[in-house]
Amino acid sequence: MPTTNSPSVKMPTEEVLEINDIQGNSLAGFNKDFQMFLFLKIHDRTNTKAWIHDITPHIATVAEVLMFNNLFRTLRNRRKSDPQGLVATWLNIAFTYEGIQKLVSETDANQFSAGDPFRIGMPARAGLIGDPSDPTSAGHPNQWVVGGTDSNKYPDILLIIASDDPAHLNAEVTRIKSTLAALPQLSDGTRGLEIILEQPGATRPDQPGHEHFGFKDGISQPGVRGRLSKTTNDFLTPRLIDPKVPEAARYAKPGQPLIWPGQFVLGYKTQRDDDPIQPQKPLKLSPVWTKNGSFLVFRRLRQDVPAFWKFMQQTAAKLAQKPGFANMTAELLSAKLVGRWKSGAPLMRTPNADDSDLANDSLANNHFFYDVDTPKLPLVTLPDYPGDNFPQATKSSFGAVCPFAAHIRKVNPRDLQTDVGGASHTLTRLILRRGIPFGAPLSDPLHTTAAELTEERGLLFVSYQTSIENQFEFLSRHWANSDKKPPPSGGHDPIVGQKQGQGSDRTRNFQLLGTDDSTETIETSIDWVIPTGGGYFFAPSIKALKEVLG
Ligand code: N7H
Repeated sequence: MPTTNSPSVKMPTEEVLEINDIQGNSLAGFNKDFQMFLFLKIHDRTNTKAWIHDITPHIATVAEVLMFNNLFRTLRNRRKSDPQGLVATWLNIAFTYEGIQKLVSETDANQFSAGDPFRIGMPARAGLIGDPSDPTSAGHPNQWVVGGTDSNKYPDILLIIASDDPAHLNAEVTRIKSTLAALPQLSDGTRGLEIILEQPGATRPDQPGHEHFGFKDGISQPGVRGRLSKTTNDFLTPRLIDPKVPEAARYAKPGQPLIWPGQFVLGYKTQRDDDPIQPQKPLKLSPVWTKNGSFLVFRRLRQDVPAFWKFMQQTAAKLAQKPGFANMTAELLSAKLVGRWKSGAPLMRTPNADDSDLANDSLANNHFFYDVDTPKLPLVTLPDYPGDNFPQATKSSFGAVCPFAAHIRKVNPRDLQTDVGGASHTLTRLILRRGIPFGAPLSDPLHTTAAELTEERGLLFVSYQTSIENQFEFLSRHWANSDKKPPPSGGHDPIVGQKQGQGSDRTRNFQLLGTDDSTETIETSIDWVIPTGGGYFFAPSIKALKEVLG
């Protein structure tokens, strides 16, 4: 592998990112506990363009969000607790293809490739990404609360409003509604732009950072390359590995691969599928004003938490009767299906029991490979950090520790060779995840009240990427939904995998390896993650909002 200090390898220069022109939730991440997703429909072009013009100064940029996040982190590190009263409220905007069509010329709109999922839209792609084909099923786009086949529920615009404080969030939502109400009245009495759905999202108050099945989320994110200024080492993603070791050229911190920014924001160099370090040219901009923009995938994924835990209980009890599975519990089984324990600690580093200290160590909790023993990496000097002293991961090539079908192994096989290429290829598939839970948590999923069950809960999944087809859709269709890929075949992704193909049989399977090397195949036709809304959006640059859309 090339090294940073080897004279024969020229380290590529990382581009300066236009952080004042890129919307903040993509590269910086809002990281807020309270969010509101507002879906809007455009009825009048002139009013909507004027409204976009007026709200553009309120759209948060990467520069602003980073500044706040850095201040928050600095204070928290010094005070050893979250700084109280330090609050920011952010707004970002994105458009479906239909929305863009309503705002730009036909020639301009036609420049988005006709075959691209963004232009085709999520409802027409739903079958391909495995959503139920039975039109009466809750997961079919006919039934979705937003973004499905019902044109009245199909949005043109998505606004994401995010705050540290629910009162500030409400105030911003009220302010936005007043800007809509203040638009000039049209002859039919309307204002030309209406909200069709308000979807709140919030961090679980009982378990911050955990999704509704109970697992810590948002741990593993790619480290986006690129600089914030012309200063040599002013990187977007801090580099914490000792520059003297070769891994420093590939990882920002242990377990966080460096990825060229063109994978997430248009206009920048992209990742090569045969080399983890050298970039290739940016994707073609079509239309040109898509520069500094990003494609946003939104999925409203309802989670049937009682069904999930009931299945874990029953299946673990059955497995525990079998030789090789005597130690099986619902906790262990669910961890095997996710690839991490509830705390977020990876199975690969703590195979037999959860370890919250490991989970809370952001320099250790994502540092593991599957196919080789993971080496300890030397870091730059970090005051107060005692070092990663947890046992390092040892290879699990046969899936004894982390099954082949585990969610995190399916959607990011890391160092493993896959059906489409080597580990470098997998880097081209990564996405930036910015989801947040919705709905009230259950206090005990196995003992629920009728009132709790009338409410929905789940994940507002959001990802940013520059190719919906090669990134989000590839992960869903090609790997999560396949019981054979990436090889060796180990079953469907038990969290988000859906049985591929038409028909009513949605039985999924996943394999577990016992301590005696025996294999058990588990089957279920219960969907505990159900798509109930969604959309493919484009989050444009500030410049495009000012000059093209507004
Ligand atoms: Fe997943 N879960 O609670 O089980 N996810 N996910 N996801 N997910 C991850 O590593 C979950 C969904 C990815 O780099 C963790 O940050 C649930 C979709 C990717 O090692 C947990 C839902 C897609 C990763 C969950 C859901 C992905 C990842 C571990 C739906 C895209 C990083 C925390 C309700 C196709 C993998 C962490 C890596 C991690 C869960 C949806 C993708 C706990 C419940 C739709 C790329």
